Amino acid sequence: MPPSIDVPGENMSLSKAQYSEYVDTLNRWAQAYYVDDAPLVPDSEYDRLYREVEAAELEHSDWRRADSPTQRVGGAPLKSFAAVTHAIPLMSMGDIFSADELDDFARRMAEASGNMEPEFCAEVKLDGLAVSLIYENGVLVRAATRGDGKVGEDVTANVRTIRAIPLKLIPPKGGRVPEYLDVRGEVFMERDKFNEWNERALKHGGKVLVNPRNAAAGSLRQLDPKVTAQRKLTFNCYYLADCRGLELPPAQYERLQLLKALGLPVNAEARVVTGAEGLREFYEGILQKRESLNYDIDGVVLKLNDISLQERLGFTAKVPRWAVAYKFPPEEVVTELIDVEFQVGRTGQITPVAKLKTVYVGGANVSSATLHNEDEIKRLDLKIGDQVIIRRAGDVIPQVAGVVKERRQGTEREVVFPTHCPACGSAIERVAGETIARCSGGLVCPAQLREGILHFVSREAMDIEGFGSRIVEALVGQRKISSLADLYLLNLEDLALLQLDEGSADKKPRLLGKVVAAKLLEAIQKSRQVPFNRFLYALGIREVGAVTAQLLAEHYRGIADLKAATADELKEIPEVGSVVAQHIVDFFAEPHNLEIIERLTGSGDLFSAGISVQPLDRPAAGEGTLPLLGQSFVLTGTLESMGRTEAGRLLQSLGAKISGSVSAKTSAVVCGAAPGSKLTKAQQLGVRVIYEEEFLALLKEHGLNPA
Ligand code: D41
Repeated sequence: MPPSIDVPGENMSLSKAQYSEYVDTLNRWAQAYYVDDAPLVPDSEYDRLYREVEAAELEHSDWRRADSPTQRVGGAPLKSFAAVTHAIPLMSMGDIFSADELDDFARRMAEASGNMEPEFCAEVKLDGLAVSLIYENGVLVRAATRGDGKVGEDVTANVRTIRAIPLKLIPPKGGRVPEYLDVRGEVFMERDKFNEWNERALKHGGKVLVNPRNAAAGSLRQLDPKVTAQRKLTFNCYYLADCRGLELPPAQYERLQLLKALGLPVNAEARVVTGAEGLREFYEGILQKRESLNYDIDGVVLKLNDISLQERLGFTAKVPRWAVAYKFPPEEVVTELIDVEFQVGRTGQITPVAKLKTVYVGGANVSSATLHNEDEIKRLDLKIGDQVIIRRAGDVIPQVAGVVKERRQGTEREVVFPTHCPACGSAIERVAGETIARCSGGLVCPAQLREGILHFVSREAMDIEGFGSRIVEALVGQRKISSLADLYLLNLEDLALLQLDEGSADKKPRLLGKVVAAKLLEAIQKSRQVPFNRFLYALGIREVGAVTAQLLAEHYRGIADLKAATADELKEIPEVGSVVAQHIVDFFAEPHNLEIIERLTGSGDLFSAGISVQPLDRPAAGEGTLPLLGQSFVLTGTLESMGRTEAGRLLQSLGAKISGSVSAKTSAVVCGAAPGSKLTKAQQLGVRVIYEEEFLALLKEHGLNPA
């Protein structure tokens, strides 16, 4: 139960004692929120009490307490920041980048401590701005940026606006606040706050922030604290540099807990680990967790836990000997754009692909990146030979994030978007209003045929095992296949003699061979019995994915039925919109497609494949129809158990529709860590919010058990 507090009505004034009690309550709530990560009341309740306190102070300015939350923003904008000399410098740290360097560090620490398995305090490396906070007798008196480590800037007025930073410390149990405290930590902006800010800036105008780190740095260096206050920064501390009048525990981790007890927020990921093994596990664990955190980190910080050992090891000229920053592989790097190639998809869509000088980014070697479409090339103002910024975060496909224009030499070449298909030479068409360009070659285009076959044989379609892209490429290239139906006319000899490479003057081409050929034939044979939904999906009708195919197969008994349906009839099926309906009608209006279906399903003559399409007697999900049919879901934040795409796919397989934005019609919002403004919107509209545990339970209830 949230502690309840009576708030007088609009026109009732507070007594001085009540005023003071309210200030204490607000500070307690803020501490629960920021330090304990356990909010006691909704934001609206905090705001209500805050307004009462504000009103009381307006009426009785002499009551105003220095630690009142209203006193965080005060005073006029500064002319400039005063310089502050740090009594104890803010050291930087040595960086390491590899498992070998980690072992070196662990070995050095083991030797220095005379203990093979010393304890470490392992922390995340927050990507923000380092500051020093000085508390005198528990009151925040000064905050300064790191600067060059010796001299920084006085940002006290701005730091006071950060609600995670207490203006007054709490006495620890049975003790008093220290007479003097110099604590070091990182000011940063959480991802959800960053996203909310930018969404608002895009909608209502305002400064769009580049990334959370720049946002934090820029916000802290505003001369007007009112601007800083709007940016919703937060803070975690990671080092106790100096303390007087308080007994200190002898280890880094325990000191962090002491700081927490004093009301200062400490990052929740800090752990005590032992030995090289413990350090490695911590690093791997945080790397895994990285995307799901609500803030940016660029590595982990590893500190010998024992303070007396730290003191014995001391510092080099620049850095402590007892700590290192183990940095993650960069997610953004610069490399050269060697060329742009144009790939042709199954429906003829032309996708430009950047060919790059190979670089290591986000933990993998990358030599190509998607450019999506022609507009993207224009937007980036991309030229061949450019130095480009490649971004690869998590397991997302690499993207070209930008061009380093300052490095242009003048020798870069324009990217020319082809007018004719690189695979078949047919004209490339661009429908007005669509961003996607398409090859008009249709079935004569070998690239479309190749992609069409790869789709046809894929697991959710005909599920013909063994047909990888190399084999399909060879079948099309060597003209063994010129339509989907030809797949079923292949014989052992055709396949066994398939050339897998070109060969050369002194080397014979490599052939597929009889063993593999026989396996492929068996897989083809097995696919001759296929449920209607999979056959439908395999045909590759535009925008008919596996889920839509399933829905259609539940409504129509077979191809003949579906072929006879009008666009209006199709649209009556929930989840089938007018675009999809029209694609289906167009598909069946094309004589060539009918001919292929005829050949695939016929069995009368030598050229027929003899596929037997099985009508669905009962839908896959069991009871009548898909359980989430007609419901619309929105996903926000990062789920621990799976990616958002996977979550969406699972919901879709239950019949749900996935939407990008929340409206009153949304059935539910699935919410992971670091949710965006969609969560706020859902709460405003009273839309049901499902958190991860409940989401997994929902999937389970419907027979889905994600690994
Ligand atoms: O999270 C961080 N960015 C972080 C920075 C951290 N967790 N610990 C740190 N520890 C230190 C020492 C070991 C010198 C007390 C640091 C930093 N320094 C630091 N941040 C910026 C410069 C140095």
